[in-house]
Amino acid sequence: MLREQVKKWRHVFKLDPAKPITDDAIHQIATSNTDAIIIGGTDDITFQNTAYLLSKLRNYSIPYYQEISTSTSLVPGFTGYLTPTIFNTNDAKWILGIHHQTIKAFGSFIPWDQVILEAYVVLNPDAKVAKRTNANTNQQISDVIAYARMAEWLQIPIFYVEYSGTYGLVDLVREVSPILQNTHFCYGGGISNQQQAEEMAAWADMVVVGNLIYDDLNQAIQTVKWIKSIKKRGES
Ligand code: 1GP
Repeated sequence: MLREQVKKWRHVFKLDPAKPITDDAIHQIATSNTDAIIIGGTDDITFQNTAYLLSKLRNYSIPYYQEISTSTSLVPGFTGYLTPTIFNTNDAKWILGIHHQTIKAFGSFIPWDQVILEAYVVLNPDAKVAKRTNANTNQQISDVIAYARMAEWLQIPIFYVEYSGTYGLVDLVREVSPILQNTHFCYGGGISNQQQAEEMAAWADMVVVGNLIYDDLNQAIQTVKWIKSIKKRGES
């Protein structure tokens, strides 16, 4: 089951279909010993640019997942599908609205055993995803802890602390960490060096690296070993 596979993820690369990438870079990412590749982004995501990346990844044994942002960019053929729900927005469209419309359009074709929900808390006010979803990024640590408890109670497979584009608060990630027992705790945002990779890997179950792929590919590849060599605190 996808939920069980996700629990094993420690390091994940996120590729943005709207950003150009060479075949060699894809090769390095796909053979880097990362646990999975997520394909997703906020702006200019189309069926075509998503299908293009999928066609490149098919040559490798690494599992690849589409993070669905719009129903029109949904591409069949991925190992699985991740569907974000934004916890810290008042705009119902981003909580369950788009999901409802997508299920209405594709309901009988959806491979349910290959689809899971991700509970997002978006915390960088300058990130495109924060603007797009009208996220209320002004959250105290206690607010995020309460969101984490909700995700655990609702049995959502992934709780995603999203700082996309900037490095987040380690204190927040440290305090949220023990709340999540069955829900997989994902951190993403601004990982660009060894210290950051190790700090977040100490408290999150899984760390996502995105922008660094496009800014410094060699450094991005290094994050796999940095993150995987750190043991998460509190685990025996
Ligand atoms: C984005 O959380 C991921 O959705 C990774 O963030 O691109 O800042 O690494 P960065």
